[in-house]
Amino acid sequence: MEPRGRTPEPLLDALTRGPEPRTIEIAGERLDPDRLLAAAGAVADRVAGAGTVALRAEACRETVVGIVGCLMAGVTVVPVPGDSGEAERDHILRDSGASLLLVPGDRVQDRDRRSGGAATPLLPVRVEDSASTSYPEPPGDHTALLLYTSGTTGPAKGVPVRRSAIAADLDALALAWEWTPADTLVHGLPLFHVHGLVLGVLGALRIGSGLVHTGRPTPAGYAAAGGTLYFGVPTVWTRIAREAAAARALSRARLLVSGSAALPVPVHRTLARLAGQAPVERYGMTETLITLSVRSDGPRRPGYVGTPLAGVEARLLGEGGQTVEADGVSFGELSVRGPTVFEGYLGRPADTAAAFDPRGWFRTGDIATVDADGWYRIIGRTSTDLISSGGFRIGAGEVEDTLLEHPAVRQAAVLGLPDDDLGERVTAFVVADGVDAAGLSDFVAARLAVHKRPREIHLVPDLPCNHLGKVRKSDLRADVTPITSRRRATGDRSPRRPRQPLTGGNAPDRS
Ligand code: MLC
Ligand code: AMP
Repeated sequence: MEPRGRTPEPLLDALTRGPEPRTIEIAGERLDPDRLLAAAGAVADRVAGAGTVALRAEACRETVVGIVGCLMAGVTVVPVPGDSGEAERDHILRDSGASLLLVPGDRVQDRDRRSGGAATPLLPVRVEDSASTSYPEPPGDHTALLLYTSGTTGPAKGVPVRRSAIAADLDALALAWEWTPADTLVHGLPLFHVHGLVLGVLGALRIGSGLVHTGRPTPAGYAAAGGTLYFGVPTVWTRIAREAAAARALSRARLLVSGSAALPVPVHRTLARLAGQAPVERYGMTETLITLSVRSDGPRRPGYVGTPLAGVEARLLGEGGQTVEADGVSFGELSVRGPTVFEGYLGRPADTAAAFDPRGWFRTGDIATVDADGWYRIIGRTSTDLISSGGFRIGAGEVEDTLLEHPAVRQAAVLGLPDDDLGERVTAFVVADGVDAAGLSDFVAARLAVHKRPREIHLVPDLPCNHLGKVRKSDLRADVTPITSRRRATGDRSPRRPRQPLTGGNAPDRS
């Protein structure tokens, strides 16, 4: 592993060297590697010297062209989720200081023109454009990507990701998974996070494998793609495990990989039976990239995320700061250190200071065990205010703040409740007058992002508070969880309702 700050070889060397003819297909549209280079060159010429630029990151060829163009020119790129609502988009544009917003050339939207309070000029990206200017490889410690991620409170924070961190992580993953140019990677994950973008696009481009992005991560799309290597979040694997024909179609693949949230043990077992192999699990964060993984040539143990990747150090700390015993039972907070770990949140020194210990270990906030073989198992989080839903990390505070912006809302408390499909579903308890649950869910979807909307909303007369006026979320959880379990046990499909008398029902789910 190379030391921090040095990129072992140009980040996208395999793309420019063109190792083998290969397929790149995004949402059903081919993108020949030469076309990608030429179109990205045209973007590079237009963004060169721009500092930081934003890009509306939808699952389309223009996203790949735009990102590669920025990386060629040594410009930091900020992917803005395609479904970002107004408040989230404005925050990302303002906080990042982006000087341009790249958008798919044939799909410029009215809302793009209003982005960032109309202050950010648009730059349409076109797959047909060409240029061949060559740019020097930027230094490894240059920020390639600025990724926005949720904390427990407040709006999302910017995580600067260095070129060398991406290169080190992808090279370590290639080793762990025997990922080579002979592979064709298939996935349908969003292109604005580590999983879908860093691993799922830059990984394929750096390693030189084929890439088929299925548009959406559906069981049918995965089954039809005929790849050798598949990436998915647990919700995707859960849905595939429920469709036996799709799961069986994956038996031709070399390797299935799961990450971004815990893979339920029954899903691991069902896929082992139907697809002839269970997914390897790997663990990571926006701040650290992927740090732990099961190896492709090793055993797969349900519930375990494997051992540290090459160059990464990991340890568990107990509440008193003591190192936790590697006995597979004692647990502590997982801390990591190494070349893939970021150096601090953009413009947030206090958050940065709180995230690292004095010796440079990053505190992940995840609780884990480690056994004598060095295998880690993630068993929870230190804060219940970070919700993991469909593989997205969603801050309860950000959703609560948004609900409170609604004129009819007086109080709001948000938590994640167990969900068979999503892992956790965003659930809101709201004290409000004259608004229904559907209206509140849409309100959040339109301001933050569709995936952050509460899937279940309880309109309640009041919220249980402690003597300091802080909402007792454990009481809210206790009120609804037994009802949820009973519904599962009896197959009851009547509207979900907490024990206390309520005035509202569930948010509709259009998915
Ligand atoms: C629903 N829809 C609405 C709406 N309600 N639209 C507008 N307003 C509303 N109120 C529409 C949506 O637009 C969408 O339409 C459809 O309903 C479903 O939306 P969804 O809720 O997003 O879909 P769902 O099926 O529930 O999503 C499941 C999922 C998704 C698995 C596809 O959660 C997902 O993509 N997860 C991946 C998360 C991920 O990549 N995480 C990586 C983080 S990196 P339409 O038309 O679009 O269908 C990381 C590091 C690491 O964690 O370790 O990897
Ligand atoms: P994000 O920064 O959005 O990528 O979310 C990172 C979080 O996802 C981590 O802190 C974990 O809580 C969770 N996570 C990622 N991979 C796994 C995994 N394999 N098992 C359990 N949790 C995971």
